[in-house]
Amino acid sequence: MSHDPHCIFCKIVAGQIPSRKAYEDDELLAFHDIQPSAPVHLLIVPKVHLPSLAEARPEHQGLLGRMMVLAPELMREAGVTGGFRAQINTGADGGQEVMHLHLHVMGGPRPWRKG
Ligand code: DGP
Repeated sequence: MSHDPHCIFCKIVAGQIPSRKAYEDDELLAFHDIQPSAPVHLLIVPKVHLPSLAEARPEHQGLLGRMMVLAPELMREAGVTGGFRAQINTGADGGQEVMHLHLHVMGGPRPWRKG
């Protein structure tokens, strides 16, 4: 399924739910997390509905690579210079709440909120 009408991030990708966008191209969208754990907390998502990293297959290598390379670019753009954390929660035991693959990218001066 490339678009899940019940998925909140698919709705953000489709513009049905507003978000504070940081980046967009044909394949990827980045927007600010609604419950930030750090001064800068972005979510990078593929536009296609991939539920989690557990469903990633060899054909997704390019997409996943682009997500990873975008992370430092967006942190630089946001003025984050002291390092950042990139995290993909995967599945229930991995703490994933929204079942649409997303890369958390968190940076900015510490201390950060616990989360
Ligand atoms: P995870 O636990 O890894 O599935 O993280 C999901 C994140 O998504 C969580 O940090 C909060 C964020 N989030 C959930 N709903 C929305 C939304 O409607 N808009 C935005 N911007 N972020 C959301």
